[in-house]
Amino acid sequence: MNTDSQQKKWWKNAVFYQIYPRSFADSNGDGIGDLQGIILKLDYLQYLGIDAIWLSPVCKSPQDDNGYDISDYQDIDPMFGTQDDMDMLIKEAKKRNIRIILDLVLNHSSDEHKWFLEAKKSRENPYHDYYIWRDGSEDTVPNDLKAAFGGSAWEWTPETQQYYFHQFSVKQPDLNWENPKLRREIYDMILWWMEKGVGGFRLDVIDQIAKEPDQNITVNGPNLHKYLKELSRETFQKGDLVTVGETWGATVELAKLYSNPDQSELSMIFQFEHICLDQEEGKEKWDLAPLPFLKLKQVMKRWQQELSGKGWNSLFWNNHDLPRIVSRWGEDKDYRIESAKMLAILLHGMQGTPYIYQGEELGMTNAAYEIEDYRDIETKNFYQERLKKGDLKEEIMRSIHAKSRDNARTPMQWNGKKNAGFTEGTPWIKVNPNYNSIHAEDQIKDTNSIFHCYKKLISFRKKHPVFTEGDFQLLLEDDENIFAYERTYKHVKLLVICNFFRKTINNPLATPENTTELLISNYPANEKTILKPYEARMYLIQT
Ligand code: TEU
Ligand code: CA
Repeated sequence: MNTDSQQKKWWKNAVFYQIYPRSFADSNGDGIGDLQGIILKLDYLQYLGIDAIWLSPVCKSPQDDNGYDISDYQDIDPMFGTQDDMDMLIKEAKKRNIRIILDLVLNHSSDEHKWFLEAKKSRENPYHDYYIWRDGSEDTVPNDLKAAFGGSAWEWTPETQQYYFHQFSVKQPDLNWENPKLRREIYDMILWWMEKGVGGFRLDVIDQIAKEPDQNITVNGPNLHKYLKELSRETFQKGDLVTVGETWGATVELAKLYSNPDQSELSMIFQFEHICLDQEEGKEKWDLAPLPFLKLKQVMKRWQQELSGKGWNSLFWNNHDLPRIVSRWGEDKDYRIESAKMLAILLHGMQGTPYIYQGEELGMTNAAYEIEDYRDIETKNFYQERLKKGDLKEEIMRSIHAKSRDNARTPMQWNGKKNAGFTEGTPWIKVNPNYNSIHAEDQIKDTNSIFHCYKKLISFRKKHPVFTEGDFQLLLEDDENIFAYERTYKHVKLLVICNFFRKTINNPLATPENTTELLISNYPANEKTILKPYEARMYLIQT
């Protein structure tokens, strides 16, 4: 594919919106969001202006990890609706020029998937090789690889007298990509979804599929890119799809392979280097550390500059695994509105495909619950593990309040009525008590709201090619407070100036008088030489 047609890829100036279905909108009062609930909110999303919805998994699942443990890839979980509801969602979204991007979990299945139920029956079973087994005895695990949600990555199976490998929970056995029969089944399943008219796929932990557990390799295994090329050739390349790989282990160099403009693997990646900076080095996300601001600037700059023209990145602060950005790197009390807008303006001026996670467009915040009110398997296991280790309960809860995945999973705040308008019944997880003052209904009416800030940012990306095409220069690299950059494309310059912190500071950056348009800012009036707390400005300059 030549560079020209590559430039015209629809997803390059698109904005994606992630829905976590169980927390978005409940249509039938059982307390769990569902597909019909999403359909009811499509007008809201169209008004916001997004182009595609990344839908977290809705396939059949025992819900050990909220749907990331799939027991049937070609069926919808009754909790979310039916296959007809899914067809309707695809159709209704299409009417509004919105594509549905499904979340494909291909690294592992549920232990209740029929493949695994068969596989564990005996070593001779035709499905046995769909998973990863090692001999051993009940009291000696093959090696000390750990699972992401705690404990060993190996689980003993009495039936086969073997261990199976799982990188996540025991109910998420890893699939064996070395087996061509397994790969073929996966491709057929994907082709089936493509025929249903989905717009693309998000590929869950795709950089972990080529594991070599005997060599302690879990991520970026030696066969990874071979598998990805085959996957893409057999499926995605047969349609006009967008694909985004979740890659925790990506470097810029690897990203160039994944998202090579020749499209031999994926369209873009979702990498986490920037979002992992506020933790103690070499430790877990729970081990909190202040954000190293200068490093954040360098990381963003490197991805912006080095991937430009050679690959494609996602732009995000949030997803269903991450705490709310306004509570994390903004300020969610006195300057909630200002700091939420600053973070939006900062990110949405960059190159890449922006992802908005449900509620981010409202400045939804973290929630601080008692341990009983958490639902996430990772959070619950972490609590028990650290308690056993002897850590103080207060310390553990501090980490949970800051980093639990449930911060992102509290129900979407639609209005100020009961349960924030999310459900008529009892929500599966508590609504954030601040829903009275933070909700969509208010913000749609108020053109100064965070919602309208996002809406404007989305519209700029459609209107000004500099957002998609411009090169990137970081300004004031060593400034301890200001994150500023400019992007240039032909005769247009985009200038973004953000005060990342709470104190008022001097603004050393001048803008030319006549040719400058202030596209957006988060204060009603801007004083030239001063930046107020969390002040952000985005200028368009004709040069
Ligand atoms: O996440 C991948 C992953 O590595 C996470 O477990 C991550 O370490 C953790 O969420 C950080 O808090 C994907 C999905 O996004 C996540 O929801 C799933 O639980 C996981 O894969 C397993 O499918
Ligand atoms: Ca429901």
